[in-house]
Order: sequence, then C-alpha cells, then structure tokens
Amino acid sequence: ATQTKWWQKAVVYQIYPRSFQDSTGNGIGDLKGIESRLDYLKQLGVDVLWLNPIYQSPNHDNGYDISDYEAINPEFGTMADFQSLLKDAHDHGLKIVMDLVVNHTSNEHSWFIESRSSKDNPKRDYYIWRDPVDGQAPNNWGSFFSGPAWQLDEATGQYYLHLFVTEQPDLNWANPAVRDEVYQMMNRWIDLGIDGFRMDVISLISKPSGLPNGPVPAGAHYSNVNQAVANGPHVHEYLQEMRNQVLNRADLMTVGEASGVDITNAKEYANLNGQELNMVFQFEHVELDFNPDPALGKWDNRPLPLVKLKANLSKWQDQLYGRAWNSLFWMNHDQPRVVSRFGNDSPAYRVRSAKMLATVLHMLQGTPYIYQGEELGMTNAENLGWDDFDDIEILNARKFLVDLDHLLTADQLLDYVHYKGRDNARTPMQWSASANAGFTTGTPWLKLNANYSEINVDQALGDPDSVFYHYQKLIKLRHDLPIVTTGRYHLLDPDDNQVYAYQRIGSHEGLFVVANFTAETVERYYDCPNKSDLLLSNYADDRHGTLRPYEAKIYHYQK
Ligand code: TEU
Repeated sequence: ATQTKWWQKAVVYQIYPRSFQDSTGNGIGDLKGIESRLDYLKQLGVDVLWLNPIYQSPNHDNGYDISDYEAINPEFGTMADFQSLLKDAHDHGLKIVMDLVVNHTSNEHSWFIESRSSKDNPKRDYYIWRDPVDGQAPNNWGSFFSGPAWQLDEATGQYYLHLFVTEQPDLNWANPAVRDEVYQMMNRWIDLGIDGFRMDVISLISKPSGLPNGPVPAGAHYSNVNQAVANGPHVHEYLQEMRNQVLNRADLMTVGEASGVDITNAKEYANLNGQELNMVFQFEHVELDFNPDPALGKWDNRPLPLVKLKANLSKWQDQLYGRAWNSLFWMNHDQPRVVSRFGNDSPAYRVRSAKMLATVLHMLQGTPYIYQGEELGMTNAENLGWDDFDDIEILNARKFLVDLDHLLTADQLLDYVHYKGRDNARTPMQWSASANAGFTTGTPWLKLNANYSEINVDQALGDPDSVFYHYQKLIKLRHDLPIVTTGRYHLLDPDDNQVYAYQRIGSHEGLFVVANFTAETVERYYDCPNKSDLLLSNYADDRHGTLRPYEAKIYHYQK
C-alpha cells in the first residue's frame, strides 16, 4: 500500500476574498480581513485555505481576468499583507493554496497589450489569433458565458479566442515561450512559500488542432466550447512538463479545476503515480440537474432525484479507488448554496439538512472542500434582484438568452438565477447580527443575504447544536480515523430514492453512513454488525430502524 500523503488527510476551506472580511471599510473583503479570522478557521479545524484570485485584475470576472500574476490587487492589500497572512497562517498550522488562472489572462495584461499591437509583435503568438472566415468569426464556438468565443480586434483585423468573457483572451499553450513564462511565475510563488495551486479550467489549455466547428444545438447560435476543447491533445504532456519544471520542487497540493473531465480523464490527471496533479474538481454531480436543452445548460430549477446523485458519486468513489484521488465538494463560488439545492433551507429543516449533507460528503473518500459559509448552513440569496446582481455569467445570460435570443423570459431566468446563479455563493460572509453582518463598516460590494441576523458565525458559535460544530466534528473524525481516508466505499440500496446509505470498509473495521434526504420519517433496516458505535448524528437520540426528516448517522464497527 502506498503511504498516505498530507493532502489526502486534509480538509480544505475555500475563501472568496472579496466576500470574506473587509478590514478597511471600502465594502470589499481583503487580506488583512482574512488574517483577522484565522482563529475562527483554526477552531473549525481545517488544514488548508484555498484563496480565490487575489491578483491585479480589472475584475470583469472578479479576479479571474488577471492583468499581473505577481501583483496583489490593491483592493485586497499589498504583497506585504500577503506575506504577513502566509506567515500567520503557517503559524496557525494552516496551509495556503493559491488560485492559478493560466488558461487566459486579462485583456489588460502587458502580454496581451503587446500581442494585440501588431501581427509581427514578438508576443503575437502568446494568444490565439485567426483571420476572419468569410468576414465572420473563425469558427462557431460559443463562450462559456453566452455569446461568441471570438472577438474581432480592429487594430489588426484578426479575431482572438476567449473561452470566457471578451476581456479574458486565451493564452496559446502550444507556444513554449508561454509555458515557460507560466512555469517561472509559478516557481516564484513557490519561492514565496505557498503550499499549492488550484488550477482554473486546466482541462481547457490545449486546444484541438485546426479549431474545428462543433454541433450547434437547436435554437442556439454557437457550439458548446467545453465539448470542443476539454482534454485537448497535449494537456497531459503540458501537465507532466509542469510537474517536472515546477511542482516537484516542493511538497505541494495541486487540484485542477477540470470542467468536461470524465472518469477516464481523471485517472490520468489525478493518478496516484503523481505524474500530473493530486486531484481534480470534476463537475458531473453538479450538472445532473441541468436543463435538457443544451442551449440553456445550467439554467433550470428542477430537483435532482437522489438515485442519480448516488449513482454518480458512487461511480467516482468506486472507479478512482486505488488509482486516482477524488476531491469532494458540494459547492464553490460558481455553484449555488448546497442547503438550498440538495437540502431544505426552510427554517424547520435548514440546520438538520445542512448537517445531513455535510455528513454524506465528509465520510466519502477524497479531500473535502468547504466553501465559506457552508459551515453555517448559509442559503441562496432570494432577496437579490436584477439591480443587485454582479456576476457576468448572470448578466450575460440576461443579455443573450433573454434579450437577444428570447430563449427565456426575464422572469424565468430570474427563477433560475435564484436557484443556480453564482451570486448566491458570493454574498458577504455572515459574521454577526450587527450591521452588514460584521462583514464591512462601509457599503458591501454585493448585497447581503437578508437572513444574516439569524444565520451568522456569532449565532453558530453560541449554539452547541449549530451546523458549525457538526462540521468541526466531521473534520475531527477524518483526522482521528484513518478509515475515513482509506476505507473502500460500498453503496447500499442504489435504488432507494429517499435514503443514501453506504459503508467504508477496512480490513478490521468499517463505517456505516446513513442519511435521509427527505422531510418524511422513513423506516429502513440494514444488516449492520451488532457491535457498532454511533459516532455522530444530527439528532439527540438514536431510533433503530427509523430515520426522521434529514436524519444522518455515522456508525463505526469492528469486524
Ligand atoms: O470556472 C470554470 C467553469 O467551468 C465555469 O464556467 C463554471 O462552469 C461556471 O462558472 C458554472 O456556472 C472557473 C472559475 O471557477 C470561474 O469563477 C471563472 O469565471 C472561470 O473559470 C473563468 O476563469
């Protein structure tokens, strides 16, 4: 058996710096704010902090459009503030993983400014430029955020490729000079002492040769760029090169955000042989509830049948076992609040169902990620309306899907945005019941969720039955019991659409996890060994054979 690596036992906490804690009163969270909350994170018990991008950026996509990889966005502080945060985190025993966004830069990055200046500029080939075809864009690809993936640049009469918004031109990874620049930049961050990288859309860096047209769904104007580009011909070659030139220099944690990755691909990216990345974020389980119309994609509000969710999570548990490593997440800054999506955010069941979801995820094999506020059971923000949204994905959906293409009415889209929109996760962290939830003394950059006077850190820390303490216990279980890291997964009753039950099996012991995903009381009997101890539950007592609304239990047994 291979030795357990530190990142296989670790629990990661994701911080969206803009929305975590403001220390200056300008309404935007910052590095000093994060530093002031390290004791809270330590109390929760996590091991690693992943920071969303904090680099210089004109913020067309909230920091995912980077204009200088080695400068801190002044909104967030200075390089000295970052170094202070890193040191203080390390003193707390917390590691820091940085977001690495190298599929694209900002259009204000000096590389792009040079590149666009003329066809013979030495940096022209840092990006992907093509001549028009019949006076139109070079192919039919659509951007991830609606609209075309090509932008005509008047200066030279050529188009440049942008898989995301117009202000995010794609880097040309086929150019060795680009790869070299990226590796050198990464090495300088490693020299500063960071502990790893979360690599944004790393599955998209190698474009298919010839940039071929793709199929256009009925009613749409563009083909799906994710299908066309994900897992391109050289992506594994590039990552192995990065492994050799950068990642092997330190004992880092690496997680690739890998949209469009299936099990077969994941076994390459995240193989335990350590040639590429430690793990990937794959998105199958958060795309099962998509609209069947590919022109609409995530924009829908249908509930997800539990059997489908179980089948998908189980497939990943079974098929990566012993070969590659899973990341475990319910949500992030691109996903809605999980208690509102897969749980029940009504006052009667919010706390219970948030704990149930946490139990199910944290007892799986892999490295769990907690997104800020998830540990409080924070909910979707129904109180935001069209005048409040900031997210470019939401605003572009309104522009293209509603106003231009009439695929949806504005009211339909608003329903879908309240269910799935990214701003649900981005409203400020709720620290207390005081003004602006203690997030800022100024005007918050994004409206707060209206429920902050009931749902906040002060409340959670003062209530022994809060969601917070349940997460704290789950994290401790992972740290204390090796079987949480190593046990083999076994799904029970795959066709049960109300209850999720599974085992984690070791050579002398096992875990049994059972969770009721409904607001009904149900009867279920399982052959659990007699001498099993209840480790954790979200109810005060244990009733054999009965699962109350959203009840979730973990038993430990000796074989
Ligand atoms: O997201 C990549 C990605 O696949 C998104 O398009 C995702 O599918 C979408 O946000 C779901 O609604 C990453 C970052 O996480 C995201 O915040 C950035 O906007 C994007 O890359 C571009 O850098």
